[in-house]
Amino acid sequence: MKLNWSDVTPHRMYLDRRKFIGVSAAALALPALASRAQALTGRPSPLSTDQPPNTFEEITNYNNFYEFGTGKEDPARYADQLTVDPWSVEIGGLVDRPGSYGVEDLAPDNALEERIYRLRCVEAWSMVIPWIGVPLASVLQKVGVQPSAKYVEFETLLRPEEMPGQQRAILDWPYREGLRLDEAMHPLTILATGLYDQPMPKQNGAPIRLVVPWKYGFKSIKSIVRINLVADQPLNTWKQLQSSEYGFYANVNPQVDHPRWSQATHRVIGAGLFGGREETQMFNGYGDQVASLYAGMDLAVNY
Ligand SMILES: Nc1nc2c(c(=O)[nH]1)N[C@H]1C(S)=C(S)[C@@H](COP(=O)(O)O)O[C@H]1N2
Ligand SMILES: [Mo]
Repeated sequence: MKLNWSDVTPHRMYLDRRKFIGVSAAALALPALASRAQALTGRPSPLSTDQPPNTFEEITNYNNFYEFGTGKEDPARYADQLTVDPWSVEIGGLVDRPGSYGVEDLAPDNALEERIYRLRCVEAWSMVIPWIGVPLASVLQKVGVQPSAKYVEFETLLRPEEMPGQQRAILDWPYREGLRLDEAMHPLTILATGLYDQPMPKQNGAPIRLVVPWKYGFKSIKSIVRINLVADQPLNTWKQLQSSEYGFYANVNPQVDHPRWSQATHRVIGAGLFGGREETQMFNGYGDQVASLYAGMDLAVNY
């Protein structure tokens, strides 16, 4: 039997977490309700890595979320403006039951799993994050995928009043991503609604975001409001911006360099000044589970 990460979390982290929960409960002046609403549990999963996760501090203070600015600390600074309740996700296209779904419909408490995954950014840094969420496959089964659907398209919220980065044309908003249907149905692919035992922090993509651990981080789109099942490969935001540098597949691959930097190694966030770099693994170390999805494909062409 595998232990949940929270069972083995060092004491200090628990103290920090208790402090954190205590403060937010006090701020709401509804201690019982607030602490209940703020604790999430996910069943441990054999798909989790045994590597120790980064701290909550690291995971929530070093982010990419261009809707709040391009600096790594901008999301932590500005994302609190985002309204995440109420929230709904429009699911449409080639599905049997299109409609507007609440986060609780898609990821009910009793279905939540803990998935501790490596996250490898295309910028050559990496973290280990204990997500809480549900397999994307479970959501797609709920809505009923029609046989003509071959890809899944995702869209982030468009709300420039609350997302200051969207007031500038850094990217073509709203942020969009896509997966091939077999990638979307793969057991490693999740929709995450929390991390550690907290509902998803806003800077990490509250209230619901995609996590695809064998692909570069930009595929893991945040704050999703739309999911469409489609017949043709959708255009993703980063490929649209610069297709010579960012592709549709974006599988982590140490043998295919970014035109402007090597992908052979990456910086480990939280390892300290001298913690240094480690070697990047094919498919971010998930090759045993996902390599067969790409059998016969030239991954230097389909980057
Ligand atoms: N909507 C949206 N999703 C996004 C991004 C973004 O800028 N906007 N950045 C991506 C990138 S480049 C990475 S590395 C991950 C970072 O996730 P994290 O901040 O939770 O670690 O989110 C991805 N999802
Ligand atoms: Mo990234």
